[in-house]
Amino acid sequence: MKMTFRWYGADYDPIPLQYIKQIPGTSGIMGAMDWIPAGEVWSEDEIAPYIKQVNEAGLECEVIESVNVHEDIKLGRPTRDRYIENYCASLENLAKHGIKVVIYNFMPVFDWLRTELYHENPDGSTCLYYDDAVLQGMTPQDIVAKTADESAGFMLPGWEPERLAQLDEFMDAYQGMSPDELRDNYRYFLEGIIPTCEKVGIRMAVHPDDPAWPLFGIPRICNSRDDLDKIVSMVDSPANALCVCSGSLGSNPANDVPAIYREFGERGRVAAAHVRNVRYLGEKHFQEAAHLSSDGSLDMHAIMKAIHDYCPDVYVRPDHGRMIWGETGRAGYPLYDRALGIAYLNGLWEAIDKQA
Ligand code: CS2
Ligand code: MN
Repeated sequence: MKMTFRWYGADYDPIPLQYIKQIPGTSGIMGAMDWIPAGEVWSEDEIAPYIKQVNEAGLECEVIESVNVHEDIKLGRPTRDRYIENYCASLENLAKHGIKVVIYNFMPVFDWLRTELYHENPDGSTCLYYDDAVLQGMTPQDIVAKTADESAGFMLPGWEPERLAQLDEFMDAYQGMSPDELRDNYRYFLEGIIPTCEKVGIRMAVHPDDPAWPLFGIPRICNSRDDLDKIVSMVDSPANALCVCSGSLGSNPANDVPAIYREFGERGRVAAAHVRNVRYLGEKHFQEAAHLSSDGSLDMHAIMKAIHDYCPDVYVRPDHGRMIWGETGRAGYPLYDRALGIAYLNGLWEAIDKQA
């Protein structure tokens, strides 16, 4: 298991690489270059200096998050072939610089979505928060405006300006699309990129829907055990793998998260894991909790034991954190609470490993 930390690049992340290096038991980062618009080729001119900077800080960068899939691929438009070609070129460039896993998602339009970015807790910390009852009273344009207003100027995954500029057009284009139609477009994408992945030695790791259900009446196809089974069956290759995110799948209590790690770990299809806790507050109503099991609703020991026993060679990261100790920054991506999360997850791992 390699413990990692998401980093947005020197120009976009207030957290210096040196601070990440100072977190005990952290091997490297899961990189992100959210300034590259979906559909464009990730050039070596962008990739090389980024990796060099990370390595000079004494950290590895073997995983990249969010080589975002252009909406035309998800919509199955004729332009998808050009964007798939570009995606393959990006994979070839990333592999030249040591990338082994690419985490991505196939969520229409939005990446993760919350109704509050800095929800105040009684102890004075803040967290990401979701209440479907609030969302029901909002349009997509409302939630985009609210998120932009609350985001303290930080760009959030999936909320890139060029994607949101086409929000109305995309929302219209998805109306009436069935989950199986979206799956057909997904299969076409995977069939287009997996041969390149096998050639260059990259594993794709699809990230689940967050939250784990459709939004605004447009389909989502990656939010249950059965969805994941359909996805890994689309193209039978170890390169067609998963990023099992405990907090995303865990937002729906019907998902048995440890069982999902066990099943797909045993099948050799877990390449990465985001391990965080959530606290259920009711039907489609949750907040993000500290990583400690007792602070939320998930059994973090069972999750880490499932990873240890069934997919021990994955890249792990603590995913999100609360804002504590007065920290300000990109909602969901603080230094302190993600560092506390790493310390806790590494502690669980050591105990599980020594008891094995
Ligand atoms: C991640 C997602 O940081 C996060 O919240 O779970 O943004 C994930 O990186 C993307 O969905 C992958 O493309
Ligand atoms: Mn995640």
